[in-house]
Amino acid sequence: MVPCITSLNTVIENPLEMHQVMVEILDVNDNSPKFPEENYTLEVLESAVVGSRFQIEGAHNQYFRLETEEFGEDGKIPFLVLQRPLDREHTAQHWLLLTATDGGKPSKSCTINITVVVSDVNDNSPLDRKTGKLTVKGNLDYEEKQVYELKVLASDKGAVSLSTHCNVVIRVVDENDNHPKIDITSISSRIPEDAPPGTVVALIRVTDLDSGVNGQVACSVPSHLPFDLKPSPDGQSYSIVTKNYLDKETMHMYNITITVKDLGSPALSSTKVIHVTVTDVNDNRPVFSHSPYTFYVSENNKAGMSIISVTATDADADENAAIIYSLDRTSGPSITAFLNVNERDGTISALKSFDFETLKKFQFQVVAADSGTPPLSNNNGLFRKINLLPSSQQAGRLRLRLVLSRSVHTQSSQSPALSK
Ligand SMILES: [Ca+2]
Ligand SMILES: [Ca+2]
Ligand SMILES: [Ca+2]
Ligand SMILES: [Ca+2]
Repeated sequence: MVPCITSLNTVIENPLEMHQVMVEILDVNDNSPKFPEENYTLEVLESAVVGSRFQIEGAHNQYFRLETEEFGEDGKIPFLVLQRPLDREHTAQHWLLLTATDGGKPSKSCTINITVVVSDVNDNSPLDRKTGKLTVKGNLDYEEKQVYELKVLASDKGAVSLSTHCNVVIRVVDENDNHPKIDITSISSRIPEDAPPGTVVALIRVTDLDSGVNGQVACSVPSHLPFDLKPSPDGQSYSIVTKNYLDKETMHMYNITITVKDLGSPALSSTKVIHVTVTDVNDNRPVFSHSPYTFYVSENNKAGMSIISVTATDADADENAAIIYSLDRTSGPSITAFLNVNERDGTISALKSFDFETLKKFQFQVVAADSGTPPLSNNNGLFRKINLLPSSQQAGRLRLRLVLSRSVHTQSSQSPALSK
């Protein structure tokens, strides 16, 4: 006996993984034999010769005897064999009860009522009764049934009719009439940009109802996209995996067109598009717009008024790009005690009025940090140097020179050397 083995694909999520599971099903006698229908009507010509056999979808009276025959993949097929001539005028119908019993322990059985209708003519046959030519009566479909087996009876019109019969086996040839089909088994439509190469984005299953090359399929995704197809061991499923690291700042969304094509001639194909959104990770530090900044500020500025404004940008999104400005009061000179920065817009104001005769230049640092978790900052990166210089002795005015320089360091790095 051939073991009954079925294979399943199990999907584990987070991370998305597929595993093949083989299950062997052991048989118990839990099915009664079944006739396709509860009642079966057989039309028989009243001229039917003795010995005529009638295949029934699964009986014994004075007119009929039961025989069974092994018949291809349908297994054991019951036949009614006519034992004596029928006479429609005498009995137009015969009722029979057929019982089928299996060989299980305990055995199970079922019954079917068979009505034999004795008719005058049979005008429903695809067989030309004179020439013996068989014609196709309906649509054939290889996917439904590949082989038809018929019994054709030939009888002469002698006073004592003699007859013979033959088996006709008709094999249907497959045509490529089914498009391959793509089913999305599972999908992670949102992939973080730091997902490592090989991360599974989707699991798909491809099927084609045809046979041979007409049912063999090749699956592909556009090669310019950072995604690859990885076939499963059974060759019918694929994982769509990332080929490289993704970068949300370069491309935040992908439409992946999956194409599956059979090897028939002409080939048939199908496509399906899946959408993948790349989600943001805080992988960009704030960057100052200028480096260095040089500002000239007049002395005798009004205390509390803004003197300069700095701007930093962050390529990430939302909180990962929300910048908070602050003054680095740990590494700079004490001048920061007289400065204040608006944490949202980077506007720096002086809390006192400068005097050129007392102070000609000074320097300090601004920190721009995003609001990601954890936050990234351009911590010691912005380095400002302010020089107070006289712009014109005659006018008695002074100008303040402010120099900002920029470099990227990690949050924990030490302050770079301040330029003096
Ligand atoms: Ca086909
Ligand atoms: Ca096909
Ligand atoms: Ca950021
Ligand atoms: Ca990012």
